[in-house]
Amino acid sequence: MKIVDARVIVTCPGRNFVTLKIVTEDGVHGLGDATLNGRELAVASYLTDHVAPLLIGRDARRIEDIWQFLYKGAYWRRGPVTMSAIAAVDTALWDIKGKVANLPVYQLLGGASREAVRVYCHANGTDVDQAVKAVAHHLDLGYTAIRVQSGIPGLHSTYGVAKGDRPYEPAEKGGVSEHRWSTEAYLTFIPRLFERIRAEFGDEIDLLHDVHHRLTPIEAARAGRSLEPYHLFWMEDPTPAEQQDAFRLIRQHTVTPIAVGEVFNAIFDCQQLIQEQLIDYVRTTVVHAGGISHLRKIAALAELYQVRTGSHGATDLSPVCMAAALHFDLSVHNFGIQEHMPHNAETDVVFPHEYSYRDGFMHPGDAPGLGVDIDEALAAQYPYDPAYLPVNRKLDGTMHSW
Ligand code: GCO
Ligand code: MG
Repeated sequence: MKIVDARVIVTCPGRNFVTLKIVTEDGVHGLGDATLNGRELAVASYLTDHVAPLLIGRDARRIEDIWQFLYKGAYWRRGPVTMSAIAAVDTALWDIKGKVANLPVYQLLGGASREAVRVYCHANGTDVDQAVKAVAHHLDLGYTAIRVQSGIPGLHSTYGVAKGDRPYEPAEKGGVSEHRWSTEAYLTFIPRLFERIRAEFGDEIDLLHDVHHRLTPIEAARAGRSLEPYHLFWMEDPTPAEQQDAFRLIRQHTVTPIAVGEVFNAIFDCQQLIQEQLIDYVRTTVVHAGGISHLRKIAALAELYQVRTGSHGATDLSPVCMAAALHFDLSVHNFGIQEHMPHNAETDVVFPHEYSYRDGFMHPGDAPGLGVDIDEALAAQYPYDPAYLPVNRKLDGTMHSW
């Protein structure tokens, strides 16, 4: 089953997406997401200029061999650009394998380990009152696990909170915007936010929060301890994770569960975090961590140490990634939860899909393969439109993690 075509489709139905389409000699095609938010064309070029020519003539059935060929064969290993490109190939080949077998991909991964995939949503507010309204709204939509982010008094803009009425979208058009950050303002405010949310909604719902890599380990320990009365489902990315042993310090001081990994791209990024049980949830996802094949290896390692999965699912991961993530989530034993940040209506039309949401759960559907496609004619009507993630500076102007 030779590969006869591999091409990249870049489209911007409200935000940019990079999609790899692989076609076999039998006319079967598979899709893979290759979107790297704010750096999209680097992956598009990696695929078009360097990977696609190597795929032509290869046997599409040999997913693991092609993965190893691209990983070991490049000599230069890992990194978000390389691993997103490999992920796209891997995802597209699983899609093809499912279509040829006439089975949904989750059946090829061992079958369903659960009836459906529990998801968490985002409730964002410019202040605490707005956050309360957003939580109420999402409870009405059936979610039972809700990430809460709020504007911080004294700070002009905050991660996760939209300006105006439009849904929150991390990448912004028209250049790089600069946010200002105060750790002290944040650390003082954050327990008050969750005190209010618990007072309004009680103890039953699961609450999550994303720190977005902004604290030092000891500050993260303080945040985690101050949030203990509100028993979060998780505190996400409390500190940058390049230094995995930094999480030991956080663990010594707090029992608030920790989720990390949306920026990781290989098992080595979380090896120590998992083996020392320094985290509770690993947030690696299909597109940025080497595809379904590599994500399964991460999950298998995590399973040994009672670490569960909690894959990233922001809008900058395309519906192709969402579909692949749901097949993975449904099948893997140590699944924890899946992030769900719905795409806009234009995106849903460009990428017709079988997956669905109901009452706090999602399901990938039972179509052969991933159950997602791309309307190429429609995609062509939305040309690439550069957008950047913001940067963050402390109040005195020093660059800080965003
Ligand atoms: C999340 C993430 C996102 C990222 C975005 C960057 O938890 O969903 O932190 O909001 O900031 O995916 O491209
Ligand atoms: Mg995050």
